[in-house]
Amino acid sequence: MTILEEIAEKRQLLRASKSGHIYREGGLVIVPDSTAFRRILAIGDIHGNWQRFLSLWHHVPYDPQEDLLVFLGDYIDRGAYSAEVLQMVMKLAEKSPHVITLTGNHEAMMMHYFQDHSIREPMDMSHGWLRSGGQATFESLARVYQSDPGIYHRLLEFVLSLDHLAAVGEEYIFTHAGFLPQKSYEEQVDDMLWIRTEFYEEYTGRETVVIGHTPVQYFDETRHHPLLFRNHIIDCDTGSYLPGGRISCLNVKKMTCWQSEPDDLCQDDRNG
Ligand SMILES: [Mn+2]
Repeated sequence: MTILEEIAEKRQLLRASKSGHIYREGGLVIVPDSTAFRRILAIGDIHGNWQRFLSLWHHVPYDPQEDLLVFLGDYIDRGAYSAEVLQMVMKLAEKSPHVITLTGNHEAMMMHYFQDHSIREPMDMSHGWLRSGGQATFESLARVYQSDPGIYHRLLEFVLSLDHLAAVGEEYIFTHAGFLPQKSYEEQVDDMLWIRTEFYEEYTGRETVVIGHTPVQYFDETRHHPLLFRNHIIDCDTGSYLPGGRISCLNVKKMTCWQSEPDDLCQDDRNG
C-alpha cells in the first residue's frame, strides 16, 4: 500500500469509530477532521535561533483551545539556543494535545550522535552532526546538563518522541522534507527527512503538503516568505539562520503568515 492509501484507510477507520481523536503511532499522526480547528498553523525550521523564534511567536495569535499547531522540525543546530527552543516547543506540546511536533533531519542526526556518545565526553568531531551545525547544539545542551541533568534527559526523550508525518483532514499533509507517493510509509520513514528534488518533481497528489527543510532562498535568494509550488507543496522554511532570513508561521486554512522581525527591528543580545 502506498503512503497516501495507508493514510486514507486509517482516516476512514477513525471516522467510522467516530472517536474524533488524534491517531498517533510509529511517527504517523492522523487528525481525522480539519474543520475541528479554527486555525491550522505550521511553523518552519527554527535552527536554534531563539531571538527570531520569540519575535515570530510574539505575533502569532495562537489559541491552544481552537488552533492546531504543527512544528515542521529542525528546531536545533546552527543557532546558539537550541536547548531553549526545544524546551519551549516541548512545553507547548505538553500544554495541549493539539500541538504536533515533527522531527527534522537535524534532530535525527543528533539522536544518532547520542546513541553512542555522551554529553559528558568531549565532542567527537568526526561525526557528521557536529559538522552540520551540531556543535552549537552540543554546547547549549551541555550548559543545560551542567545546570540540571533532569531537563537535559527530558529534552532528549522529547526529541526521541517526535513524529514524522501528520495528515490533517483530507486536505493537508505536514512533514519535514517530503515523501515518495509510490512508496509505503514504513519504507521511507528516514528518507522523508532528507528528500528534496525527487519529491518536488514527482508529487502530483490532491493534498496540500506543507514542508520545511529547504530554505526558500534556495529557489529565489531575495525571497523570505513561504513558497507555494505549482503542485500543492508549500515550503515554510524561510531561512531561519541565513542573513536576512526569517522564521515563519503559516495559517494553512487562510494562507496568511506571521514572521519574525528583520534583525534590525529585533531586540537581541547584539544590542546589549
Ligand atoms: Mn533545516
